[in-house]
Amino acid sequence: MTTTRHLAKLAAALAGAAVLSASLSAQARELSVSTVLSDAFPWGQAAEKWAELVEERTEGRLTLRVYPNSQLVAGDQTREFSAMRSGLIDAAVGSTINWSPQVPELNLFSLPFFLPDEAAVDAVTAGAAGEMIFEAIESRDVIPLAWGENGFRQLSNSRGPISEPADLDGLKIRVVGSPLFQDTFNALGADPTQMSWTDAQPALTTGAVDGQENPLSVFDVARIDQVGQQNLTLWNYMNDPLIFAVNRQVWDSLEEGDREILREAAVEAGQWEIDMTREEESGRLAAIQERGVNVTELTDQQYQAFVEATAEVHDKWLPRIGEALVEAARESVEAR
Ligand code: X2X
Repeated sequence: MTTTRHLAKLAAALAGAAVLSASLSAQARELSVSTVLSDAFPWGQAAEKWAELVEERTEGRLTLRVYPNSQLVAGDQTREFSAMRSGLIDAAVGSTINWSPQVPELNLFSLPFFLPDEAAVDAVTAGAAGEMIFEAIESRDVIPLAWGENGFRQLSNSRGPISEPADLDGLKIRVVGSPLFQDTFNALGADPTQMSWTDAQPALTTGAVDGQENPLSVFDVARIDQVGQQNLTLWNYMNDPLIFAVNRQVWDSLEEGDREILREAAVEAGQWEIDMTREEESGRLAAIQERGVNVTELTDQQYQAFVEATAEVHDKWLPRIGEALVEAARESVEAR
């Protein structure tokens, strides 16, 4: 082979490689997004909305593929954060409860009766405490982008109405998340047992547990009353925000413009889902009551009895969550 022919061949090969790499970078990149609940629920719809906006705005460069039902972590929702941190999954729209075993700061939202209303939740997530929480997540190699909402969690059971702590005596209650939940239900005299959402439904059906706690949207869509949970107490004992987040390496590998699109789309999808969830609350409660569920609302005095019975949980968890964080949150709540 002459040198000229050799060079010509080399040039052709290089040109081919350039074409190949250009077409590779033009190809859509797909990111996996984990959720616990499917798009039958507002939570899953939040993730789908995010995917829709991102697909549209990146003109197909980025595709978010949503994997619901904790399938990327074999049903164990408390492993979602670790899986995202290690890169096993690229992104998630996840619950503060499920991530709290790895991010103790997230237990802030699970402190019993700490956040009295929606305005309090918004004041905390939009304020200094919200920023501190995002920093805590980022320090663990996950980039938080936006807030959503699973909602205020209400208590249901198959045994009878609950209007005071004594009514919980000995009841087996399914909980998930960090040990804070064990402490709360132990303080109330119940018998808490930790299990995933995947395991909770059969456990409720067979009566292996007497009760559970979840927002009205989850109770309604999953028809929890139809597995024998005929008593529902509205006690707003905690709110469970959702967080849209991406693995740090994935984030770093994206173009600046696409990062901005991902973030803005998450903020929009989150706000859309928060508004929808809240607007639907009263309709859901009415539907649940129409299906024959016995709904208990607490008087101020009854509410206060639950607050007092769980005060010790605050004392124990304050240092673990961080005094400065709890104080910042408290200030935001007071100033709301
Ligand atoms: O498992 C639950 O209770 C659920 C679906 O609400 C969460 O993932 C926190």
